[in-house]
Parts: sequence; C-alpha cells; structure tokens
Amino acid sequence: MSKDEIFSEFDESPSGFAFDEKVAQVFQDMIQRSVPGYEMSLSMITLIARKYAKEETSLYDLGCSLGASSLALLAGVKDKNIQLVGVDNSEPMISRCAANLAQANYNEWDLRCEDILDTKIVNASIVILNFTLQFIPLDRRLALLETVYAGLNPGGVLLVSEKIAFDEAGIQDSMSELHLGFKRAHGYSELEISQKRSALEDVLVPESIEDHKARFEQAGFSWSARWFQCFNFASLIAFKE
Ligand code: GEK
Repeated sequence: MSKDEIFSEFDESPSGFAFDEKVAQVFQDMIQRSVPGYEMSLSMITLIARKYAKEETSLYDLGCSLGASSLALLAGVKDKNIQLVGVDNSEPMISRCAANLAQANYNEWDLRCEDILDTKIVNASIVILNFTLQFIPLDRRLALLETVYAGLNPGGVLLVSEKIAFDEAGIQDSMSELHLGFKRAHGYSELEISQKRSALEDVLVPESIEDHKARFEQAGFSWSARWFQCFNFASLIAFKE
C-alpha cells in the first residue's frame, strides 16, 4: 500500500481537493489513517448485506473509489445471484477498482465512470453511499436520495457513512479534537493536517445526524437508524417499506 504524503510539503498555491491520480494511488492508506472506524464499518457492511441483499437484485456502491465498500458488500452475498453496480466519477479510482474486484475473483459487476447524480437506480436491494454524500452539493442531496428511494425495491436499504457535524459547539470541538488525535496517532504531521483541512473546505460538507435523518424521511424512507459512530464519523441505515 502506498503511503499518503500528498500534503506533507508546504504548497504555496494550494488548490481544492480532487480525486485525481495522485490521490487514487494512496487512497487506501489515506482513508484508513483519516477515518476513525473505517475498517470496522466495512466489516459491518458485510453483515448488513447478508441480511438485506435479495436474490436477483442489484447492489449499488455510489462513490466506490477503489472498491473497498463494494468488496465488503460482495463478501456478504457470495451465495446469492446479485449484480454489483459500482459508480465513481474519478477515472483513476474506477480503473483501480476494476483491478481490485478482478483480483478478488468477482465477475458479476458493472463499473461506471459517471456522476452519481446521473446514475439510474433499478431493482436495487441495497444502495450504499460510503463517505460519498458529503461530497455532493447540499442542494442536490435530497434529489439524489429520492432517486435512490425510487430505485430500491420494497424491503431495500440505503447505507450512508459520513463525517458528521454537531449542533452543540462543545461537542463539535471535542469530536474534532479527538479526530485530530486520531490523525496524529496515525503519523500525520500538523502541516499535513492543516493543508488537507484547507483543501477539503467547501468540498466535503458534513451535516448533523438529525439533518441526515430528516432528509431520509423527506425522501420517503420509513425509518432510519445510526448503526455505528466513532468520534465525528457515523454510519446510518434507512429502510424502504
Ligand atoms: C470506500 N466508498 O472506500 N459522482 C461520482 N463519484 C463521486 C462524486 C460524484 N458526484 N463525488 C465524489 N465521488 C469508498 C470511499 S471516497 C470517500 C468513498 C472519501 C467519489 C470520489 O471520486 C471518491 O472516490 C468517492 O466518491 C468518495 O468505502 O474520500 O472520504
């Protein structure tokens, strides 16, 4: 696994964060060292897939990156006749994802390099947005969830993992500090942390759990619940009756 050192040198003319070749190359290391609970959430996705994936349906991984969440889903449905649809608008991510799925011996998949806002969802039993919704402009998020809801079969679920925000300033500060501690403990320097934070400003926009739950309801989901949280990162499930 290549080490993420993208923000280690001082950049005099910084630009916004992009999922380009450089990021794709080190992405596995970057997400593991930046997102507390990431590995644990992937292993739970396998268990959730085991329960909710239905025969002869599709599973959609929206913002699939290198395929870690796709592989987690597929590990839960080995004995079922399921099609995986992986979508990402970064070509360097999608081409590596294809190689990773092939290496894991999964053949029944359809990988698309497209904007998830254009993805047609059909006959789905699970749709997953694993740390992807946070990159979608706020005013497009409801329409995306409505499309997901329409494409899910009854009994289907949407899984969403996100960086989250807190309404109370004290909690927000504490959770941000704990997240900083996590990054430091994983070897990121103060320069790397601050340069990445600036690059992600206005690119990654977190919302509160309450806002996510309200949007799920607005999109039509019957219930939703948080099934995992580590500091300011959480995973939710929303159910279509
Ligand atoms: C994992 N799920 O390892 N359309 C398509 N893809 C997009 C869009 C968009 N509009 N916006 C962002 N992406 C993965 C991790 S990463 C999370 C997902 C992170 C893609 C983007 O190219 C990137 O690959 C992914 O969403 C987000 O579980 O970087 O924190």
